[in-house]
Parts: sequence; C-alpha cells; structure tokens
Amino acid sequence: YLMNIDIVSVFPEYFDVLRLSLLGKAQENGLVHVAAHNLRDWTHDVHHSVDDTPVGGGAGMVMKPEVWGECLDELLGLRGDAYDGDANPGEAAGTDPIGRHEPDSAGSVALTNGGSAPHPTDTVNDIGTSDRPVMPGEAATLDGAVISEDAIAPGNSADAHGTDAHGTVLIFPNPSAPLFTQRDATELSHADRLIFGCGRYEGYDARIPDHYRAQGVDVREYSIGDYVLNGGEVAVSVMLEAITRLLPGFMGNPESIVEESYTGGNALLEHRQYTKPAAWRSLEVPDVLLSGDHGKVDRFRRNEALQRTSEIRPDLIEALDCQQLDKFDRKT
Ligand code: 6GU
Repeated sequence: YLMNIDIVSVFPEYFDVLRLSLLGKAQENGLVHVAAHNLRDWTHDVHHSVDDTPVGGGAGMVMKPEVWGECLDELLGLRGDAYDGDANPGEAAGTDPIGRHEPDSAGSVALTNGGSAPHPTDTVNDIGTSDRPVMPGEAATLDGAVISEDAIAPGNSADAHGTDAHGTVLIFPNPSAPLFTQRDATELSHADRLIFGCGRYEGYDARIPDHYRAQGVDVREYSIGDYVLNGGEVAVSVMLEAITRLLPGFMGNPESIVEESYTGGNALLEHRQYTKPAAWRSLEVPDVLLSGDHGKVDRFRRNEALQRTSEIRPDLIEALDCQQLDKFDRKT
C-alpha cells in the first residue's frame, strides 16, 4: 500500500461510507488501506467513558487524555510513561510494538497485535483492499507548483518547503486550529501512514497532541473552515478525500490535478467549464472556446480565472506567488 490510514472515533461506523466513495476507487487500485477504530475499545470502565468536565469550568465535556493515550500508544507502537501494561489481561506488556499494519499471506492487510488477545482490534472496521498498488510517474505526487514533468527542478517540489510529510503523521481535527489547505493535502499525500484522532463534544485535552509532539511524532491539528461541526468525523472525511486523491494512480489524469484551483502557482479559482451543445436553452458557450486557437483559449481562461478570483476571493490574489504564475505561463 502507498498509504496506511487509521481513524479513531467514537463513531467508527461513520467511515463505512468510505467503502463506497473515494476508497472504493483507491481500493480497486490497491493504493490505500483504511481502518476505523472505536476509541471506546481502549476504555477500562463499565461505562466506556471517554470524556470528562473541563478543568476551570465551562460548558460541555472534554475528551480524556488517558484513553487517547492508550489508543495512540498502541497504534504508534509506543509505550507511554504511565502506561499500565496490566490493564489488558493477555496483552504482552512493553514488548513488540503492536497495531502495526502487516500484509498477511493472502496479500491483504490486517492489523496485527503482537499475538495478544483480540482486544481492541476486534472491532476495527477494515475498509482495506488486497490489490497491488499502481505506481505511475512521480509527477502527480509533486507539489502543484510543478506544472509538467520537464519543469521538475530542485526547489520546485513540496520538499523545498521543509514541511513535507514522511513516515507517520498524527492528525487531530480542531475548529480552533490553522486552516487545512491544498498545500497541507499535498504534503500529507507523501506520508506512509496517517492516524486521525476524531474529537467529539467540546474538544480534547490539549496535552494529547503536546505529549505526542514531545515524543517526536509529527502531530498536526487542522480546521477545515470557519464554521462549527459537532465532531471531527466530517472534517476527517474532507481531509482524507483531499489527500488520497493526490496519490499517484488515484486520479486517471494527473494533469487535471495540476490545473485545478488552489494548487501551487495556479492558486486561482478555476475558469468556468462548458461542454456540448454550443447552445442550450438560448445560452451559448463563449465563441473563443470554439475557435480552436489554443493560445486564445488559454488567455481567455486565465483572464476569467483572475477576474473571478479578484471578485470572489481577493485573499487569494493577495497570496499569489507571481513568480510561480510566470513559470506556469511559460509552460502553457
Ligand atoms: Cl476540524 N472540527 C470541528 N468539530 N468543527 C470544525 C472543524 C473541525 N473545522 C471546521 N469546523
């Protein structure tokens, strides 16, 4: 698999839909493996409680660090300071990392647990696949700033930003975090493994991300927009789709990724699109698009993209990297 994805949530069934949508496709190509876990599998009390009242007062509930700690230690193959190795009878304490993804003899991927009792992997919703990955050229995986394969040069790839994701990344959706952007999606599409921790209620104890950062884990917190959702599940679905569609072999045509909105030097809203017929209910396709003059068509579309962006999203014009724009122009 190009990428292994673990999602931890108190509503793991929410991610069943991934089988139908994006991961249905990625499944066919054997690109990704996704497992949705129930956070409550890491509780020890009869009520399987995962939250508590906020210290300092206030409304709502906050997700407890201990449960997340046991869950994430296991998924990451770590042992926390306060880890109680005897908490799960039958589990080999402090030995091999558990919860790693390893292919079984059938070529599919199973969550292994170091020979311990099935808990908590017994309720894992395995949304995985067993086919071999398709690995075309690198062009599709590069930062959107790279327009064509011959334009690839050192300093042009996402690595040049120094924030490209490698190995394992732990991601927490959080409405109070920085915005998740196309750049983040591109960076994360290079990771080997993503672990998403879905918060519910009013949030999670701040020491959870702090702790794993201190352990050297690449931890990220993202909001997907300036509005409030009830939990991280929808936000994780959004991020997952933005990330996995960038995997090589996921999209049929890598150029359609390079040309679209928000990518690299092309960080404008896209021009409007038309298909046949040329006239529909007295509305006509712009003449220039029917002219067959590719230069004219390109200039028309670029002009429309600039006009629409300055009207609808002036903040994107502010943020434009003009050098990247020029590079794009020279290539088209
Ligand atoms: Cl990441 N989580 C929640 N609960 N609400 C959000 C969000 C995330 N991003 C925007 N609203």
